[in-house]
Amino acid sequence: MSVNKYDIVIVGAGFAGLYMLHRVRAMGLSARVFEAGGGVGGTWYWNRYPGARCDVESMQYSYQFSDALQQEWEWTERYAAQPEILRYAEHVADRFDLRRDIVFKTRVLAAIFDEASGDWFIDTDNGARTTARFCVMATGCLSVANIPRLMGQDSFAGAIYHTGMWPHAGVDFTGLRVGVIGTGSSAIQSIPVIAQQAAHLHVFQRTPNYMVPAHNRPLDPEVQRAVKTNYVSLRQRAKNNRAGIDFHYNDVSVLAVAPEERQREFEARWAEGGFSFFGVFSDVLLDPEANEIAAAFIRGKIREAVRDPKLADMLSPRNIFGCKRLCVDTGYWQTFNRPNVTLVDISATSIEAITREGLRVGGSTYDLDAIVFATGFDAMTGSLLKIDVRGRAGASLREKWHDGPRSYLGLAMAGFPNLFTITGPGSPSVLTNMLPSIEQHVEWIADCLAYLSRHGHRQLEPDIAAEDAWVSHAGDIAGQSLRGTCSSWYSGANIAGKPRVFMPYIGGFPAYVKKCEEVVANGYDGFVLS
Ligand code: N01
Repeated sequence: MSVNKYDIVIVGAGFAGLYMLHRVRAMGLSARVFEAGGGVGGTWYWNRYPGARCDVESMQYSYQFSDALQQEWEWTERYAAQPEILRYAEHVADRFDLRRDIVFKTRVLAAIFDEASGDWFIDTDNGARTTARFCVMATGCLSVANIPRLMGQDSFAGAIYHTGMWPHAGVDFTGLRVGVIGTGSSAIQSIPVIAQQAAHLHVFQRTPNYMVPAHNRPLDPEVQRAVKTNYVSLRQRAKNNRAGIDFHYNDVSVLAVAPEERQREFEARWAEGGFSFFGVFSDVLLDPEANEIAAAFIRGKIREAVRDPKLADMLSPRNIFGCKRLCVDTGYWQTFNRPNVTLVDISATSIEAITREGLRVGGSTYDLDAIVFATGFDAMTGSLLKIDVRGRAGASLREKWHDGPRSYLGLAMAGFPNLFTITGPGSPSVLTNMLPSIEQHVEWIADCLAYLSRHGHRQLEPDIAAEDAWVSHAGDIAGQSLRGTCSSWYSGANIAGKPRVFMPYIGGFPAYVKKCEEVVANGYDGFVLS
């Protein structure tokens, strides 16, 4: 077996892997990136379903490490669609000449720490072994598709798709009878688009979702110019926001104001669109009564949008608002006014089987030509646990995380020296704008590598006590939020047998960054350096 040696191996060429590569190369380190896909972009390489679009505004869902880059790139819409974001990732790869260190169509199967040499051995599906002193997992939070095992899947005469593994050539649903399973973010974006093509669309809904409008529109060049002129202050305001997105958090309780004022505030956020709705009042994610007021407002919007009151009722969520990830939509509820769209409630009678003709639910068969699984991902841990990661004494990450992920700051794990995770479980990651969270992690890791080199250290790993304390702190604050109270992918509830642990750090981006900075200021407090 041939062996290639580098200073650092990076797994994944999405936004995290690309920037990590750029940073370590600038430090003079040799690096190899392995990427399973045929191109860069990660999530945006795979998720090509109709209507795929980011629900963080494009001027903010973008890198800020290079002012030249953020000044020269022109976004065309308030919320960029998948093809544009993919073009942006490709532009970054070309602009910084990153491709020459990326090996595409190569999946990492194992990462094994060798105590004798202090190196990581990386094995891929192309046979060659690579060794490196450092290994960075830039594997993404939502990259392993969840496809429920349904009886009869192989017997279906039509085509089956998953939103996260969409054919690159696209799919033409014109004239077809289509079934979409799921009503999360991927489903609610694709359903309005598929409905315009399909002869008939059946939506199989297990849990209705809350959504807020995107109010997407072309980006006015004047607005874009103004943002670019003041980019530094916009980015700074975003960094001071819990979600890493620039919007105002109202510090007033919804319970403290009169109904007219409540309505005014809710309507103002609705008119603004997007995630700023979370900032409407201080307690909507903390207090059940406050939460119900926000939920009732959205249910009112559903009744306005959907003509048939019975259908509006079926589409109305009753669970905690914001517990499952909030969706940002464009014409989702209105789509159900179309004569060619049927909502099938599967909350009480789950899908029994896939047959040759379609789906069987509650004894009825729905004849279909195509089935779209919009059923989400084995989030946060899935992509890491797919790789056979072994640390000291051959101990496996799968064993360490048997009862749920454990890490220090979502950046590193005790027993796994010189291994880093970008936006790993235990960091704010998916509760924030991913781009600034990725940049913060990449820069922390790069600074850490520079520190090790400056001080003549070869190894760093979290102290188990520091890791335990972080896990315990993250669990405690998750327990104080209403977000931890429902079945969501945040807590692993969407995957059978997965331990129920609220995985992202809920304490907010500014508090988390402060903690990371304190760790550094105190000589990598909580880490063992050797
Ligand atoms: O997946 P999801 P997603 N039978 O897990 C249902 C990001 N994202 O791909 O709620 C029937 O949210 C499931 O039902 P239930 C974003 O972070 C971002 O849509 O478990 N139904 C649910 O309705 C997002 O949150 C963007 O009862 C089944 C749906 O499938 C995350 O990715 C765009 C089922 C899955 O929803 C994941 O979103 C898209 C079964 N056996 C995604 N199993 C943007 O930035 C699951 N379901 C815009």
